[in-house]
Amino acid sequence: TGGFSQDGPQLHNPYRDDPILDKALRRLLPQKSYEKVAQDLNRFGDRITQEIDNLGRRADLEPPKLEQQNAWGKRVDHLQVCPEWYRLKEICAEEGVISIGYDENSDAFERRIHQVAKLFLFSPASGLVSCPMAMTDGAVKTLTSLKLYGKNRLATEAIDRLRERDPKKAWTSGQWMTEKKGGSDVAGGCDTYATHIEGDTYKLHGYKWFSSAVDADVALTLARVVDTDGNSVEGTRGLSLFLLKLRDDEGNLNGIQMVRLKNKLGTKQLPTGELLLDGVIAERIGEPGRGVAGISNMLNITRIHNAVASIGYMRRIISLARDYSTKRVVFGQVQAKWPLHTSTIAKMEVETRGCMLLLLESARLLGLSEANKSTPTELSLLRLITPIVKLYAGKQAVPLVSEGIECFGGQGYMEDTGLPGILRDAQVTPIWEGTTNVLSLDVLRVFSGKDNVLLDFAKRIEELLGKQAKSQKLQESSKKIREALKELQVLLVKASDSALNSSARIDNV
Ligand code: MFK
Ligand code: FAD
Repeated sequence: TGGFSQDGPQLHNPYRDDPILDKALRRLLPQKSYEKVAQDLNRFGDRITQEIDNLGRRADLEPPKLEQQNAWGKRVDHLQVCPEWYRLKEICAEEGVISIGYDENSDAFERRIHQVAKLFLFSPASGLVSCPMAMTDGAVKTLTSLKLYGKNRLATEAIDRLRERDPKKAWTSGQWMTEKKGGSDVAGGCDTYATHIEGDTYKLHGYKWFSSAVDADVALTLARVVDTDGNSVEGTRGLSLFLLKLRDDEGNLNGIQMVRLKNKLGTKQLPTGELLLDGVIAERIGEPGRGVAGISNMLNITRIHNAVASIGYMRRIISLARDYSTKRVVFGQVQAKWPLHTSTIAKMEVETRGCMLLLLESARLLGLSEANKSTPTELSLLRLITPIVKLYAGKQAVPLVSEGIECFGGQGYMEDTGLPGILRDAQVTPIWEGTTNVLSLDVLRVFSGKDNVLLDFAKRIEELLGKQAKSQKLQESSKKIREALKELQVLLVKASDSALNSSARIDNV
C-alpha cells in the first residue's frame, strides 16, 4: 500500500502541441514566409521543452533580492537576480524576440506575426523575462515613432541595442509611469519634476512606485518640466517624456535609489521596485507637454505583449490539463473519457482559440502599419483592437487558469507542481498596463474620435465572411452585422459621453 505514484503532466513542444497556431499561420502568411516562420517556431518549441522552461522554473524558485547596504553600512543598492534570469535575457537576444519585430528584410505581414507567435510560445516558460521584453519592444517602438534615430545619441544607441541579437551588446528597457498618487491617472498622479540642464538634458526628482525589471539598462519615464521660476504645468499637458540610462559606464546608479522590492502576490521572479529619483540625468524626447501621447506608443505595444502573456498562460494550463487527463484514472477510466471533464476543457479551448485569433489579427495589423501598408480602416482597427485584446484576454486569463488548476484536483493546489504560480502570475494581467475599466474607457476614447471604427470593423467581417463562403445566408448575416454595428456606433458615442460624465454614486451601488 502507498506505493502508487501518479504520472504528472508533461510539457510538449508548445508549437506542435497547439491545435490552431500552425493552421492560423498558414492562413495568415504567404507560403514562403509561413515555411520560414514554422521552421523557427518548431525548433524554438523544442528549445523551450529542453532548456528554457527549466530556466524559467528556476527563476520562479529563486526570487530577486535587494541588498541596500553592504556589511560596512555603505549604501550599495545591489540587486541580486538569479543567473537563470540573465541567461533567459541572453536567450531572448539570441532568438531575436525583439529584433524579429523590426526586421526590415521580412515581409510586412511576417514580422509582427512571427514575433507574437514566438513570444506566445516563450511567455509561460520565460520566468517573467517576457515583462522586460515587452517594455523593451515598447521602447524601440516609441523611440522610432519619435524619429530619434540619428538625431539623439542616447536614443540612437538605445534603438540599436534594444533590438540587438548579440547578448553581450543587448539592452533592456523599463517603463516608469506609476506613482503613489496614480497609476491609471498618470497625469493626475505625477509628482516627478524635471529641471533643465542644457540642450535636451534634464535632472529628474520624484518617486516611481512600481518599476518592473529594475535590472534594465534604460527606462522611459514621465516628468513635469519646471521653468526657471520654479513653475510647472498641471495635468496631461504638463507631462514630458524622458529617456535615461540606469547606470553609468562604471556601473554606478544614475541618481537612483532602489528603496525596496515589492512584496507581490505573484510575478515573484520579476524584480519590481520602488525607486527614488534623486537627480537622475535624463534626455527629454518628443515635444514638451506631449509625454502621455508619446508613451502611448509604448503602451500600445506592451498591451499586445500583455495579451500574449494572458493567452500564453491559458494555453499552458490547457495543454498540461489535457495531457494529465490521459494519465489520471478516476472512477475506473482516465479523466479524458468522462464527458463532463472533456466539456470543461472544451470550453476553455474555445475561449483560448478566440483570444488567439484576435491576438494574431492585432499582430497582422501592427506589422502592416509599421510597413506603411495599412489602409485607413486597418489603422483604426489596430487602435481599437489593441485595448480590446488586452482587456479581454487579461480578464479571461484569471478564471480560465483557475478552472485549469481545478482540472488537477488537489494537486493543482500544490506549490511543487508549479501550477499555482501560473494562477498568481495570470492575476496581474488584468491589472498592469491599464486595468480593464481604464482600457474600456480607452475603447470609448477611440469611438469618440472621428473615425467610423465600428463600420470599419463591419467591413473587415464582411471581407472575412466573403473569403469563407459566398453563400446568400452569410451575405445576409454580414449585412445585419453592419446595420447592428452602425446602431452600436451611435450608442457607444452616447455611452462614452455618459461614462465620462456619469452621475453614478458609490453609495447607490
Ligand atoms: C508580460 C507582458 C506584459 C508586460 C507588462 C510590463 C510591466 C508592467 C508595466 C506597467 O504596468 S506600466 C504602467 C502602465 N500604465 C498604464 O497603462 C496607464 C493606464 N492609464 C491610461 O492608459 C490612461 O488612459 C491614460 C494615462 C493614457 C490617460 O491619461 P490622460 O492624461 O487622461 O490622457 P488623455 O488626455 O486622454 O490623452 C492624452 C493624449 O494621449 C491624447 O492624444 P492627443 O493629445 O493627440 O489628443 C490621446 O489620444 C493619447 N492617447 C492616450 N491613450 C492612447 C493615446 N494614443 C494612442 N493610444 C493610446 N492607447
Ligand atoms: P488605480 O488607478 O488607483 O485604480 C484602482 C481601481 O480604480 C481599478 O480598479 C481601476 O480600474 C479603477 N479606476 C481607475 N480609474 C477609473 C475610471 N476613470 N473609471 C473607472 N474605474 C477606474 N507601473 C509602471 O509604471 N511600471 C511598471 O514597471 C509597473 N510594474 C508593475 C508590476 C506589478 C506586479 C504591478 C501589480 C503593477 C505594476 N505597475 C507598473 C503599476 C500598474 O500599471 C498600475 O498598478 C495600474 O496601472 C493601476 O494603477 P493603480 O495601481 O494606481 O490603480
